[in-house]
Amino acid sequence: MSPQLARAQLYGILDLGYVAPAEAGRAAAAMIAGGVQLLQLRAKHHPPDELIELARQIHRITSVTGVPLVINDHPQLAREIDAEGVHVGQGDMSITEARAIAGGGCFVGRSTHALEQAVRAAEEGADYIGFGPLFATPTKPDYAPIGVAEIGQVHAVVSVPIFCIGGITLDNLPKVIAAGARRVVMVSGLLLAPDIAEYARATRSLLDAQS
Ligand code: TZP
Ligand code: MG
Repeated sequence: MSPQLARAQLYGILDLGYVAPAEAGRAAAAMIAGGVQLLQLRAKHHPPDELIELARQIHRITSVTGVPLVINDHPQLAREIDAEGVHVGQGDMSITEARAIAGGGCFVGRSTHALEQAVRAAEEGADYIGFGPLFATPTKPDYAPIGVAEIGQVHAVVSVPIFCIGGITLDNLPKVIAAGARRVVMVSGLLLAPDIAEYARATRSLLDAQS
């Protein structure tokens, strides 16, 4: 497993629903400065051919600090820019197919929204999973929140890295950690913070304190 993935506790998503492309480089740099250890580029409303230049720009920023860049939804784009990872959801292609398109060196993450999906994703070869949404979130408004009750169980049965996700903020992070989470993804919590780097730093110190 990629050592950066193995030790990552804070996964930040650069979601173009929150950040304009012209601001994305600055936001990525701030996330990394604050301690984000994996960065995903997520752009639900841009076709991949419109993303290539931005993805290259973000990859130059992440590469300098050794933070893996994960491309959401588009394994071909991940291959073209030589990204370290690709992320696919339940409704997307199989993990095997994503890996074949992205190239062997790319790790593959899968979104999961229930315990059974988490187990299946690990069996299917996912290198990590997202597990959530824990709480209601405007970033993924059509998904019912699953709460924190299954966090302990998923950690008991899945051995690939598990990133809890969905509505996580500094306010509810202690509850998420207390339920057994060791790694989290943050999107709006970070991107809407008045100081992204400071918010990431505070998040990391809560995560680091329990590791
Ligand atoms: N998958 C499950 S919840 C979610 C995704 C992409 C959105 C997380 O965003 P936020 O803003 O941290 O709730
Ligand atoms: Mg997807």
